[in-house]
Amino acid sequence: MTQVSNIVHLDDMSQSLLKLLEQCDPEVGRILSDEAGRQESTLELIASENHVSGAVMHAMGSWMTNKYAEGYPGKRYYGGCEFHDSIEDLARDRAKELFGCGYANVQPHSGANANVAAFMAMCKPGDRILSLPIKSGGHLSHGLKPNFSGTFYDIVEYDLDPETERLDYDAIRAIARETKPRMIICGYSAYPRTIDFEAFRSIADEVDAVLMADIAHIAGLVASGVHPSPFPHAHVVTTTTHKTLRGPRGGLVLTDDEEVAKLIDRKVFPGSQGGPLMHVIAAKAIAFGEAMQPSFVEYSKQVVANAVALAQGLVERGYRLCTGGTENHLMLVDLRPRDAELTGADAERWLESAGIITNKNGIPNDPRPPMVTSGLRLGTSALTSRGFDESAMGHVAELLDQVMGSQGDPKICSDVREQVRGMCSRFPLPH
Ligand code: DSN
Repeated sequence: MTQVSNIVHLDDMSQSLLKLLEQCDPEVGRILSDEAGRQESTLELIASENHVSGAVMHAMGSWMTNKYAEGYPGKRYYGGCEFHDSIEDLARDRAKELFGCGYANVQPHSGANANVAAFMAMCKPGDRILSLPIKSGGHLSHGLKPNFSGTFYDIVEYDLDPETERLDYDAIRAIARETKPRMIICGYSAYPRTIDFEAFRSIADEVDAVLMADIAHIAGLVASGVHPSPFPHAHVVTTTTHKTLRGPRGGLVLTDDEEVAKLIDRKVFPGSQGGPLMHVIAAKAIAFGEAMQPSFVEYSKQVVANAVALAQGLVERGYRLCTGGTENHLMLVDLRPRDAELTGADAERWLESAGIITNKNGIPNDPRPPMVTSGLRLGTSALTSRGFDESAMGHVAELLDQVMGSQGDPKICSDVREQVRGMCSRFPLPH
């Protein structure tokens, strides 16, 4: 177990796991301890990632993983589900309370699976769906051709305003009137501004469409009231549980409509999934409980304050932010004004060598292909979980610029790597 002694902040259960693996499977043990060390010693700026609490993490390695529980509480296809009913009921009740809605299905294995169930519940194959394309910040499960959504449904698109790079509700209304979709999707993977769910509902009502809100990125901000809620506006709400919500990797579907809830339950199981991942559902219950605490509201406010501070630090150093800034946990950085030759792919690679983890991301109307890009998407959820504040984010902006401004000069990257290690030991991972 070569790495354990180098990892300063391992909790007791993680240490026990690595000790166990040292005896029964050292090969896997080494990989897991390497990954623990990587997370401990790097700055995570990927907007869709976070660091969960020890309780959330270890619930996923619990007894709940041993059981099949196809069906729903009180109506299972297997015996022995007494405590699985209890944990799923608890997770559902907490999800409903957290998001202020009447129904929750906590079984989707992922956000994409939650979207499969929502599509199947609200639309027939071939029905028309209006969504934002992935190239403008949408998600692949909202209609990308090779995805189930683009394969089985008739996808029409709205786009961002080319000048402001923001949603243009009048333009979306005009496209909806023209295309008459069965369903309209709002909610995105790379949109740094507040979403007006009420405006979307009024568009949906005008064309007799249903409104689906995929709040995967902003769920934690919604749960804590830092971003407006999609309720009572959306007919169906889908999300992941692992981004700003800081739970286990997984999906969730919410609604306030009893008929929609019945359809969603049928389309999750048996429509698109078999046995639920009960160990993940236990961890979802814990994460929802954590998100109900007043400290989570403070956390979410700090996530946004940190994003604003990071954005400001980058603008001061010559980068352009798509839409001109951020109002949530993420920003889309146009690298070209700082260096016309700089690509997202180069920046991602150089930054990783300096211990700063990011993802290249296309910006609206990006002339470069998706594996190259002119942008980086940065988010502050994970660093805020480590306790970073605005002043620390100012330092992160400086480090980002040192690496990108030097075009990945190995000496500068190595110097920044040391500074990153210093920051990581000042802000250890939460347990
Ligand atoms: N892949 C996720 C993201 O990074 O935003 C969305 O599913």
